[in-house]
Amino acid sequence: MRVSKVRRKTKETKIEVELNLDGSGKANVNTEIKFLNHLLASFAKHGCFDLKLRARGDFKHHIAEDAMIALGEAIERALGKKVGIERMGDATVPMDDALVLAAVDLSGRAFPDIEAKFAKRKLDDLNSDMIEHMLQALATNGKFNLHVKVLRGKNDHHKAEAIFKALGVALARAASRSPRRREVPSIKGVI
Ligand SMILES: [Mn+2]
Repeated sequence: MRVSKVRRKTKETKIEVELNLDGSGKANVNTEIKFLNHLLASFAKHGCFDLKLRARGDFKHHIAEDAMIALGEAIERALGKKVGIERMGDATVPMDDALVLAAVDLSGRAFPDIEAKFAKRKLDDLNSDMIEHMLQALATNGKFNLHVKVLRGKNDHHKAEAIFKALGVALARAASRSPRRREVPSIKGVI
């Protein structure tokens, strides 16, 4: 089992993450932001990860940002040396009116490219401009390429939820192990 634990404590926030990449989709996500709990539970369910995440802090902006920093670190640690993984993974996920593409390369290089616009300023109790910021923090701290593109959609809740479903599926595909790959999937020999 590829597991990790990350604790992050600053003057602004306190975050605890436990991640199992080879889990069964069990999520226990407890932040002070209900919509963030919903998004991360969806991510874990559709990526088939076990995720325990607790986050407390001063402002919602800091809580959401630091939760994603810690989750990115947890992904990077749980992947270990990346022997035998597929490395690349993508998913195009519909949710009613919304259609979202997510593509991941677990390359060891941080490169987020996020295209997600929302009609409203708020996604329930989370500011909609946080979605792009959170995904940037995740890919940067997880050291992977992450392209996210909202292709279609009218409903902001659906668009945001489809982003996190697509992220879970794409990441699970990239992290999955192939019986035919016995080495690190790079002609350099390291990632
Ligand atoms: Mn929902």
